[in-house]
Amino acid sequence: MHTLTTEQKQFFDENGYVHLPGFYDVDEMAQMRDQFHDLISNTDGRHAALRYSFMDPVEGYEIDPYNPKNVRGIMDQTLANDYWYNQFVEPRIVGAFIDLFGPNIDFHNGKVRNNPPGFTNDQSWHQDWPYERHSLPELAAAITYLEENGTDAGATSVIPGSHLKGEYPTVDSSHTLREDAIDESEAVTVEAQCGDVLIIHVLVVHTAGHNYTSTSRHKIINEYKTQAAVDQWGNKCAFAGLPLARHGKIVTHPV
Ligand SMILES: O=C(O)CCC(=O)C(=O)O
Repeated sequence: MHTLTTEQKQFFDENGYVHLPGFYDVDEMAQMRDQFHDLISNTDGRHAALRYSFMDPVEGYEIDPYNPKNVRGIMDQTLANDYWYNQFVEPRIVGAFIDLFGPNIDFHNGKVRNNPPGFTNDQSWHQDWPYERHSLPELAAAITYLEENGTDAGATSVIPGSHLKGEYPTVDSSHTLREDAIDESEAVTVEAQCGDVLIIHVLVVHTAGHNYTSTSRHKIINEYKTQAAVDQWGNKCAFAGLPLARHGKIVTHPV
């Protein structure tokens, strides 16, 4: 094993997710939070491919000065600078994907998902699979949490074992899962701390939470796949398909 224990690998295989507490240490998170603050505060003059989205302020909630523009999301933060390049080629993360999916790993895409104060999640329960079909469901997302998350404080929830049940029925042609297909009593809310990573399988049913606190929550979501999983949706995201590991060896290193 490169990064994970055999218990963590077994947990992922059975449940479709694995929570890795304290994946990044205090110093790494201080640096990541500084870099992230710059990324969401200084939004002008960036590489034009970075797609920012902003949330309107919500009545009854102040803007958190850490996220002064209420940035809701960014696509392709991986292009922002060397720090954010290094953040997705991080060898410990790639090692975790080798442990979970085997020796040949590619990058898929990177994004930021923020939950500013007053954020309500309207995406509901879903699988990532319909958004990112491949020849094989050998993909997963690594979510890095920049703050403590909890119920109604941005926490991600998952339905353990749902990745083993194939594609769930959706409402009409949307990606929203039919309510009668979900048993919410089985849901687990992942109470992550700053520096934790959650890896979720592309077929695991999950949802983001709301944020009814006065401080913003911030997550970096990088996705990885096997070399054998061939894109079927036309992935044009930055670094899509970049080889990160071959034959169990990491091939793309931080700059
Ligand atoms: O923000 C989260 O906690 C989960 C994000 C999510 O569900 C997604 O990007 O598909």
